[in-house]
Amino acid sequence: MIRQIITYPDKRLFMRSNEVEHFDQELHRLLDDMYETMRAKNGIGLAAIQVAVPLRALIINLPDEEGNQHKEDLLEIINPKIVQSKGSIVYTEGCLSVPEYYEDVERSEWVRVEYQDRYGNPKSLEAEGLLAVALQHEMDHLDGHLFIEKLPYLKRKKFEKEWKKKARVKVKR
Ligand code: Y12
Ligand code: CO
Repeated sequence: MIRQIITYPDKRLFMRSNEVEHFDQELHRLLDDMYETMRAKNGIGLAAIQVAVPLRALIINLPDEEGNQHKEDLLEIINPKIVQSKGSIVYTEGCLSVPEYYEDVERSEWVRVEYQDRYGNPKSLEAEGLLAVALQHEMDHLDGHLFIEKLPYLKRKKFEKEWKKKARVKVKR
């Protein structure tokens, strides 16, 4: 089922999500719905809070070199922790909860993440480049942070001004 994505400035996006304790059917349905929702909206990553569920769960499905996404490459990441990070990378990020806005953000270039899969099994992965960026972007959602909070002061102000203007146009229409 495709769920509704909540968007900025919804206050739920700024709240810390809760640890997943039950690796049950309800969690599996949530993960399946998140995948369907992310694909329907042309996303490559989604955190549970973006579909209004405050749980520490996220999915990532990076495209291959031709730009195609394959379900076999889907990562389902529950209760993640970054245990090691290094380097720095600047990537132009976008977010389904901040539609039509893209901006450069600096993050670690390499991360090691410990997490659980949908059955509660402990896992770990090492990621670099785009996957490292996506993991950090989605993990920020779990702590109630959006990529726009990482913008320099003037860019953030410009974003807020443009956002308010866009919201006014929407109300008029
Ligand atoms: C690098 C940077 C950011 C991430 C986080 C995951 N971000 C997304 O999946 C963003 C998706 C996105 C898709 C859009 O397309 C549609 O909505 C059809 C989009 O365009 C509009 O809002 C119009 C914006 C963002 C991972 C890796
Ligand atoms: Co996002």
